[in-house]
Amino acid sequence: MITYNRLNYSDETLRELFRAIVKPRIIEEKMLNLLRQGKISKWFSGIGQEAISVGATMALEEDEYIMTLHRNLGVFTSRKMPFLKLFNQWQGNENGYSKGRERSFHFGNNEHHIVGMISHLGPQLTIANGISLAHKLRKENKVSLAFTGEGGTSEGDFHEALNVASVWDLPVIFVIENNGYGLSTPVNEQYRAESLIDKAKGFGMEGVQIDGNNILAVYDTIKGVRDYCIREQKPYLLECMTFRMRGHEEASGTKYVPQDLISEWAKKDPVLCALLTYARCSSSSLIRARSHALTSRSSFA
Ligand SMILES: Cc1ncc(C[n+]2csc(CCOP(=O)(O)OP(=O)(O)O)c2C)c(N)n1
Ligand SMILES: [Mg+2]
Repeated sequence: MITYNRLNYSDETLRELFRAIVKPRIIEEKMLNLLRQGKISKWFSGIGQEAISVGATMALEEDEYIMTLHRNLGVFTSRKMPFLKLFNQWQGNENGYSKGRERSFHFGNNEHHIVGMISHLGPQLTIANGISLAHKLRKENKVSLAFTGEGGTSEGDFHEALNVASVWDLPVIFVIENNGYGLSTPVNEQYRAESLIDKAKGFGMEGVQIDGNNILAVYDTIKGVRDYCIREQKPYLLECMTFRMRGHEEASGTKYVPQDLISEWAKKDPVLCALLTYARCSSSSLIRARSHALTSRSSFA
């Protein structure tokens, strides 16, 4: 279980966070069914990692840019991208965001201030630098936020981006989603540092490691980090500890992942823990939360 500290957040804020974290899970459950039925051909799952995408997005202003990767469905839903267009995207239809050129998470949208990846791991981090440099030069009080997996931290771009952000005093939030695996490579074969947050010191920036499955911890930390980056005009590194509950992508499976690790992390499911704590969950309240998440008007805007 996860222990939540609601701090001084209002009931309304908690409700908003709660609805936002349920949405990507419902979509994923649907997509996994469609995949089994052969109606979609590829899916990168963020199940178990929703608190990071959702908490981070909700903590920023709507016009602050986010650089997404392949497991950040919660960013797209929390920025209230219209479901119809999103589903068209994943079907590879011409009405999707990438106009039928591909059918996955390699897309963004300026209107929603999301810069999508083009599959390569690393460049998102330096793009965030560019956006934050523009904010700095225009004296706008804004941050940009870039995601990376722990695997992506072994890319040269990670080091270049963090170094430049530090030297140029750029207000960027770098978020590592440490989910234990990069494809089939576990973290103990990926790096020798005790924790990735130790690298912040090497770049001369502040950083903190947090529980990435606790939506309130993610939300509250990123709100504070955002204030810091704007006030001090400096970057910040966040390591969110989480777990990849499914395969790298759905076709690859999880045979190489020890079952007890999956079972252990299942107890810290970010959506179920939030439901059990805040919905005082019975199955009927779960159903109500789900139907609200799917039918709230803004989702279909
Ligand atoms: C430069 C580059 N190298 C390799 C890949 C292939 N690739 C895509 S995702 C991935 C694993 C990434 O692991 P991690 O950064 O931990 O993110 P996760 O998939 O765990 O979310 C790899 C190797 C790529 N897209 N880009
Ligand atoms: Mg990983």
